[in-house]
Amino acid sequence: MWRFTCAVALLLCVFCGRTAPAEQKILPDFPEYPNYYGCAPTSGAMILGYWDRNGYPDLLPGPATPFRTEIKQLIASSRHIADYWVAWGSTAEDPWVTEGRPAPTSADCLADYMVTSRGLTPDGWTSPAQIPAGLENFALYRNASYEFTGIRHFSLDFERDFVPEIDAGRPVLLFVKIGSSIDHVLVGYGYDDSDPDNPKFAAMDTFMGNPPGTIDWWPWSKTAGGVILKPLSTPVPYPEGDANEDWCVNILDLLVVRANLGKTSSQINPPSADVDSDGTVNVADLLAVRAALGQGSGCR
Ligand SMILES: [Ca+2]
Ligand SMILES: [Ca+2]
Ligand SMILES: [Ca+2]
Repeated sequence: MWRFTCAVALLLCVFCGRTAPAEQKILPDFPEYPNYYGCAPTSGAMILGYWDRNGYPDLLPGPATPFRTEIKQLIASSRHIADYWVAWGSTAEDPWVTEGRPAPTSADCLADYMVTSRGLTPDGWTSPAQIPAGLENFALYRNASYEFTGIRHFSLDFERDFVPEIDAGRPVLLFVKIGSSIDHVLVGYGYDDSDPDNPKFAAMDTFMGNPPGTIDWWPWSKTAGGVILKPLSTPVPYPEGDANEDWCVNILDLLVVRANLGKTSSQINPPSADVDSDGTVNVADLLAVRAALGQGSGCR
């Protein structure tokens, strides 16, 4: 009997040991933007801002943060607002119609590419069906070699679909239900599956704003599908002299090299401060950065 009990206890222990360990993962350096004329284009811009920092530096002009005029214009341009916007939630005729102007033909922002606020779509709203192609085509608009694929999923399984995307370094645009139907779009950029009965995702919610250093955890049960976006084209390599690897050679790179002067091999932090890769940071690295100042598509 004693043996039997022990064997059962051992089995239980082995079973316990096999339950999933507490796990949490967050994609670092994820840009956060407040809602600007629509949660879908703003959330799309945050995802593209992330990719702008991770191999596709032409997606946004210059760095992905801070949130500023150039980025606002790429979410919803002044032209887009003048053509389609009346007021939040308004289904009134678009201003280009009431003002007797010709139908807009150009697209210059995410809200254009996602067909946000247009026609019968309430201002600030976006049809989920328009989002995948909107993201893909906006990326091509910014750089014709940036190929992304976006696929809309009517439901996403936390462990099967979402966790692997985050593990692969890819944020996911999520549809959520605050009321009874899909009424909001935000970005999932991390997960917490430490409680298998209540898995959670880290949300960048354009309406809430996360106080600095905090993470907005949402229960996965709030989600109702989303868009998985993957880059297909090869990431752009860092330009010569880009000591801090942000696709732009500027004063920051000179500072990184200066802070590492005299260091060798494993002391060099980040390793990219050794611009000419000879194992030492010295004046040759400073000169290499100086010669390349202004280079890199991340500068523009
Ligand atoms: Ca409108
Ligand atoms: Ca740099
Ligand atoms: Ca060197």
